[in-house]
Amino acid sequence: MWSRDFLFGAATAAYQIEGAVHADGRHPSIWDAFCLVPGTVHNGDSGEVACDHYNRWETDLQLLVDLGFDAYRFSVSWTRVMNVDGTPNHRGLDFYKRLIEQLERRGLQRFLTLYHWDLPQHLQDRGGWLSRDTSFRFAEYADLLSRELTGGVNAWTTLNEPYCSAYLGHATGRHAPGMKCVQYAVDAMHHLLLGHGVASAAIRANDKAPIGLVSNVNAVVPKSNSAADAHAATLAYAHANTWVLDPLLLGTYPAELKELWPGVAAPVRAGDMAAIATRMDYLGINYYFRAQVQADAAAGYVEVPMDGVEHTQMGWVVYPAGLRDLLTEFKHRYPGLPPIYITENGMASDDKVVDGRVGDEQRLRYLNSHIAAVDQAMRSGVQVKGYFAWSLLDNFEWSYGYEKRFGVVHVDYATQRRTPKDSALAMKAFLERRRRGA
Ligand code: IFM
Repeated sequence: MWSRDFLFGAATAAYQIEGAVHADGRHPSIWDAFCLVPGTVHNGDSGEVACDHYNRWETDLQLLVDLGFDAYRFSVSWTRVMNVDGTPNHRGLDFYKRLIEQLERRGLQRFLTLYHWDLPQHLQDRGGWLSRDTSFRFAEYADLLSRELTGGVNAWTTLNEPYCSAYLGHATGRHAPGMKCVQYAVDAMHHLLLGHGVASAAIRANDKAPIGLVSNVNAVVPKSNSAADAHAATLAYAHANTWVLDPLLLGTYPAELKELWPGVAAPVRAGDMAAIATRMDYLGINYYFRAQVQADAAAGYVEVPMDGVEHTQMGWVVYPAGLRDLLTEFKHRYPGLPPIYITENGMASDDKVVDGRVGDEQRLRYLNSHIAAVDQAMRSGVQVKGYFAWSLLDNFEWSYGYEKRFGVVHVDYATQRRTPKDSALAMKAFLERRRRGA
């Protein structure tokens, strides 16, 4: 059923796994700073050590090989590879060069994300994503990386989940840099998307590999059949999904945003929307859950809990059909929709190693049912080229710290021992069967 051209991979991100935050000239990012603010991260955790992947990358690469994955999606830490003065940091670059070289040697495709939320703190000190200048600093970083790593990468991702950088970082304060103002979130989103546009042009000048952006998307359901709740769902859908996708694929921000945030507008200048809507070779989709919403006079919509349905350790509702539906909706909404990779999908559970085994049966069901939903979307004509489980390893789950475990491989943080969970072993068996054509 699954052709050998369809890639199955696993994903990670630099700050969530690397640790070694002071090694080889790395300087602080906004997440290093945010974690130091009391009360921001559960249990006072930080990415200081994380999975110590910076020192254990060879073991982790062997895990990818042993589990039979076709591809690995990872991100580069901007503050490891570019000095504060903009010059290259070759010690940091060498880390990624070694990783890429060994992945290639072992036959794994390399999906590289430039920005998975770890903006250099020195750029934050000059305004961060609230400043238009940051878009162009991002393009310089993209230029550096694509010159240094040219030929080694199978797919470039400019940004991972700009929704989270913009909204969680600037409106709710749950993520770095911890701001709480909707106008800031709208400004940050615009500069992130502009950064994507100008960075894409820089990469394209240096390297031939496909370039795309990864967006998280949510399924949305109204709480009742009332017209008010149905309308609330359209607002929530615009907020969660089309705020990012419309500018990229239609060159406009969705009209619903004006109703959601009256008086708030993006700082658009002439030429920006064309730069943002630059050709994407693929779109990365991260999908986790469905949200239920109802109308709210002040906020437009509010999210309300759903009873009687399956949840994960995050409290997220399990709804595989949402992935199928979103993919088919996007195909209809966006005539120029490029091929899609599911760049993240997975769930957190409170996994424990018992007698050397991790019985994560809920994750196994979750992954299987979502892969089946991708298959359904493909059968209805959506072009999907790969699926990446989030995540290869248990890791630093941002403001939730280490309590939430998303890995298909368990990490014992006291010993750094890795134990493939049952879901990883099932995936391995599935990938072996596929290889044999069974
Ligand atoms: O861990 C995160 C990841 O960094 C981005 N996408 C969602 C994951 C789970 O919350």
